[in-house]
Amino acid sequence: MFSFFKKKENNDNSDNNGKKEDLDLPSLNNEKEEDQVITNENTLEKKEDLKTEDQTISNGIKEEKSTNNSDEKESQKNFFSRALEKTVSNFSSIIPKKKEIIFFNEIEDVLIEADMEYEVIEQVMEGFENFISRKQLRDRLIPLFANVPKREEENLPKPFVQLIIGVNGAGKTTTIAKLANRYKLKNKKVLLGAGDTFRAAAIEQLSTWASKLDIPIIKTKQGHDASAVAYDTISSGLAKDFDNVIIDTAGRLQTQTNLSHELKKIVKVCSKAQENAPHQKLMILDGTQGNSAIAQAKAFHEMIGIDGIIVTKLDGTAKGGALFSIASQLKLPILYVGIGEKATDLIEFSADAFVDSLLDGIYLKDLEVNKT
Ligand SMILES: Nc1nc2c(ncn2[C@@H]2O[C@H](COP(=O)(O)OP(=O)(O)O)[C@@H](O)[C@H]2O)c(=O)[nH]1
Ligand SMILES: [Mg+2]
Repeated sequence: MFSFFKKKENNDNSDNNGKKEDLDLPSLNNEKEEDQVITNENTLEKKEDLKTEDQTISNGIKEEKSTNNSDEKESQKNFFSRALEKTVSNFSSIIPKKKEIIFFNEIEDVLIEADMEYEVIEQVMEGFENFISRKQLRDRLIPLFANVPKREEENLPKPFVQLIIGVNGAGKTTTIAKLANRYKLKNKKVLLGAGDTFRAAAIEQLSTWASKLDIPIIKTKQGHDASAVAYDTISSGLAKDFDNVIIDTAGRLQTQTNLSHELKKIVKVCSKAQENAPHQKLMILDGTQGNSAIAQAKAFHEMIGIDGIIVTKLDGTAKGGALFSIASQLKLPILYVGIGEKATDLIEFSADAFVDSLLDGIYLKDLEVNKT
């Protein structure tokens, strides 16, 4: 199963002092073989020798507690109004009382307040007369999310490999836990790969989540080759019939060039482990950064290409309007939004629900309009 690494090991030139930066592919040294472990933290199962064919990963998937299910449903119901709570609460200084039609300048101010980029605001407002109805504005806002993908839940490759990228602190590790929890609730077998080997704390943090969610994880020691972790995670996922593999990555290395090199290498190595893997490269953006997250995403997109975006921490920001600019400027779909630190605080993005929640903050609802 690990012949790929064996080959690299044989070819490895030992006089490079262990520096692997210039290699396109990971080389597995002896130290790594000893240290790499697969654990299911709840059973503290540890496999030292990954090269044996009878390697086993303890299956940590159990019946999910029903409370989790109802919790998630509840947060789904209130999600977008919760997510936009701070954003919308700022509108009241501009529009103290909700209305049926709103003055041009007030709409413009609201969109600026929500941190929508000015270029996008101009595009939205173009050609509008003095007063704008809810429907008129809605019809301009929804198309900004034109890249929302159709989800192909059926016929996904097995395992379906997702690589999670983004800067430090954006919420990668937490989002991995949230995604894993979602898949687990759908009775999927999920395996995590602790690919942020740059910081020991990052490995620990993902391990803690794995333990909490009772999901197996593949990890190694800090400083070891992240692409080797990715390879081993996918290989194990294939061998043990997992449905989902989610791989963490470092958000920052010594230099941008190092980071770019490492990410490219991880992507390449994933495809050696399984055809077309990673099947999704997901960029995690910190919602509290508003529009400044766009430049970050562009940089990562140039490095390895991004398939979709997850915006985190929408619960803690008044910059919800930045989602319009993020989606329309990057021309990428927003797949999920994070609204808290719990495993259940993640929901699929819905342009309709998002836009309607925002409009509820300034316009009377259709029902209320009929009453007046
Ligand atoms: N309020 C809130 N906090 C979040 C959310 N997502 C992540 N966090 C917090 O943000 C911090 C950084 O998250 P982490 O997953 O470690 O980021 P990473 O460095 O990209 O892996 C942690 O304290 C998380 O609990 C979210 O949706 N809402
Ligand atoms: Mg992390």
